[in-house]
Amino acid sequence: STDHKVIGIQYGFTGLIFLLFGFSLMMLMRWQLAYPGQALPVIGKWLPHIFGPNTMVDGKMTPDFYNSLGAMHGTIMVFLGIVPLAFAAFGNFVVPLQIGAPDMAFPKVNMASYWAVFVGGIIMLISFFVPGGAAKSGWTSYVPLAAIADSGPGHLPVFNGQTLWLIGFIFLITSSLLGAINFIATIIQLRAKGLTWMRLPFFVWAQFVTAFLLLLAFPPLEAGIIMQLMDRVAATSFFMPVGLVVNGAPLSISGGGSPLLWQHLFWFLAHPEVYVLILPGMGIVAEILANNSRKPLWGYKSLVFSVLTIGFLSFIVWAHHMWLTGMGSAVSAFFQTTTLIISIPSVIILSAFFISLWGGSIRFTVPMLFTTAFLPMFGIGGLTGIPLAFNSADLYLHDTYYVIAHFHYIVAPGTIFALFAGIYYWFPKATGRKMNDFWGKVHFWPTFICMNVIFLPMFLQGMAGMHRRWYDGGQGWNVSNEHTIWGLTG
Ligand code: HEM
Ligand SMILES: [Cu+2]
Repeated sequence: STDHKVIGIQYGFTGLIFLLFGFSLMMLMRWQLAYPGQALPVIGKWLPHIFGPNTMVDGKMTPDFYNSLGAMHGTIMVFLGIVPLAFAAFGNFVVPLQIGAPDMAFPKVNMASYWAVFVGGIIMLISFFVPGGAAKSGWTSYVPLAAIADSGPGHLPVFNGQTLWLIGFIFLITSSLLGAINFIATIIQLRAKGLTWMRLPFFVWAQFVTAFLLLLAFPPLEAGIIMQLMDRVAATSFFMPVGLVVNGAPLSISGGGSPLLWQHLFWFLAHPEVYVLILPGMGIVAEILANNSRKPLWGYKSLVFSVLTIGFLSFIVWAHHMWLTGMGSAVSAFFQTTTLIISIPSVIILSAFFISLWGGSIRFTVPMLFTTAFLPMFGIGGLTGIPLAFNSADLYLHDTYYVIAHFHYIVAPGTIFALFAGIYYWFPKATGRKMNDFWGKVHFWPTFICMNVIFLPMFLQGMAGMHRRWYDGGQGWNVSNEHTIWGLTG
């Protein structure tokens, strides 16, 4: 179909299915972290029949499978879960209605963009079933690890995890680029007469800025993806350093590439991308907040100004993910400063939302429950980012569970709550039926409590030094502690 509402719903279902799938991957990892090396009861026995013999040997998770689950959890949640749902589904369904447009500017491009994400998703899924399993170098696919992963004996040339990850990614990027162009054209060209810029609903502004982030940040990563693909299939060495030794043998590499270049290309996308994950959620929250406190948003102009500022600044903070790469004090001073500045518009938005509640006659409907919960959750996520903005503190916190907790507060009880809120809120518009209030509350309260039970302790684990990629959750360190006590008593 080329109808924006139908495409919105297609995106919505696709996003929800992938969110559920990505969540299941994490459930498996959590078993391994909680009970390292123990067989997973019941399903542990039949998982190898689905994912292959080297995934859960006798029901026990192998390190490689653990790594696949981690890399694919991140990839799927971000690019196949939240982006399709928050940006594409809500954007498609709601933006044309809110600006009085009959449809998107390019309905066929819209359809192509949906099918591109669909194909990308299928490729990602297929990669679980090829020899060696799905990609296992993190959602960031850092080289040289990613460049040498899934190759050599026991792997196929193209049908291996990492290569399929790269190919799938090209489709996902294509989808986002097509979608972004469409949203920008629609919002600029198809607004109803008299709907001037400063009268646009905040939700439309949020989607507009999000579209620009996708449009401008993805092309460099697309180039990077193609270069990494060529490093794997065409013997180039864009990212492979000379003198690389793998398993004791030097690799023969033509010329010398730069592993650091990949990190720059990746984060040049991925920092704006994290705002792609939150801005649509903020738009949804703004809508529901105003509706359920029965008064207009407080500080509309400052909200619009802040979202534009975030959009601009998010392109000049990316190296805060790379403090440990030895960038030197001048460069790091620049990125520390920009990172601190970008938290100002975030604080303005959050404050404006809180003030909007002031003096309103608030209805705690189900969407409003999720919306009000979003506010402090996003607050925790944002505030805990500030220590990370200082390279001195991040020296210690980098790649620990503290970082995991920081961004999950923003995207899990943050964005996901906004998405639930949006679904409850617009469901009647899409179907003509209202969702059950009682079950909505049954959905909300346990989710709210469990989200915090999951993520709050991760700050402590991270501050205690637990690394984000440990296969046994750090319990392997007990061995050396035991040795120490033997030494002591000896
Ligand atoms: C409001 C101010 C914020 C500041 C100052 C901040 C700062 C940082 C810093 C410095 C890091 C890198 C830490 C490290 O890897 O050692 C980081 C990681 C991250 N942040 Fe934030 N952040 C903020 C808000 C956000 C928002 C709004 C989002 C998402 C919508 C977000 C998502 C992420 C993600 C996904 C990562 C980790 C990615 C990874 O390593 O896998 N942050 N943050
Ligand atoms: Cu960032």
